[in-house]
Amino acid sequence: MPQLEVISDIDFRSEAYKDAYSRINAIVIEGEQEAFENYQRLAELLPNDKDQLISLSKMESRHKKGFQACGRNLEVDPDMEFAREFFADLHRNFQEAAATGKIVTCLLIQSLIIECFAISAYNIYIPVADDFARKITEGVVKDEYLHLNFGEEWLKANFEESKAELEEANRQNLPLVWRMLNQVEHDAHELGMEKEALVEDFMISYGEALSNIGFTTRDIMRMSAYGLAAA
Ligand code: PL3
Ligand code: FE2
Ligand code: FE2
Repeated sequence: MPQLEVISDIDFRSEAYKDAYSRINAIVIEGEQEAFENYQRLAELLPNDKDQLISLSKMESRHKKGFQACGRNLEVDPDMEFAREFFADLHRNFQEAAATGKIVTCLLIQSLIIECFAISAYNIYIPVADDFARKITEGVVKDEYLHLNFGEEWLKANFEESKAELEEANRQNLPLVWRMLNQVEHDAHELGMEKEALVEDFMISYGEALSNIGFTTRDIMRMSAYGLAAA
C-alpha cells in the first residue's frame, strides 16, 4: 500500500507536528462544536425537520468527542482560543442570519460551506493521519455526507425561492473559506496536507452540491470564483 510509505515519513511525536496539531485539532473540535450549535438552532427554525436536525446535531457532538480523543492520544493540548478566532466571522454571519430568520443563509453556511470544508479536510487528512485518528476520521466523514445531503435536499426542494438568497450568502461567505484555508496552510502542510489538494477537493464537493440543488454550470463557475483571487 503506497499510503504506508507516506505515513512512515511523518513523525507524529515531533514538536513541530504537535505544535501544528494543537491548532488544527482545535479548529476541528471548535468546528464540530459550532456545527452542533448550528443544527440545534436550525431545529428551532425548521420545526418540520426538528427530529432529523436534532439527530444531526448529536452526531456533531460525537465528532467533537472523537477529535478531542485524537488530540489526547498525541498528548496535544488544543489551542481553543485560536480556533474560536478562526471561526469568528462565519460564526457571526450564522448568528445574524438565524436572528433574522434567514434559513437559506444558515443552511448555506452550515450544511454546504462548513460541511464541504470538513469533507475535503477529512478526506485529505485520512491517508496521512496516525492510526487512531484515521479510524475516527473515517467514521466522521461518512456522517458529514449526510449533513451535506440534508442541506442539498432542503435547498433543492425550495430552489426557486432560495436562489437569490443563496447567491448573496455565497458572495458573503465563500471568501471567508479562502481566508481560512490560507490561515491553516502552514499547519496543514506540517501534517502532510497540501493547500492545493484542499482547495481542489472543496471546489469539487461545493460545486457538486450547488449542481444537485439546481444551479447551472454557468452559475456554479460564477459563484465559486467569489474571493478565490485572494486564495
Ligand atoms: C462539521 O460537521 C464539522 C466542521 C469542521 C470544520 C473543519 C475545517 C477543517 C479545516 C482545517 C484543515 C485541516 C483538517 C485536518 C483534519 C483533522
Ligand atoms: Fe461533524
Ligand atoms: Fe457535519
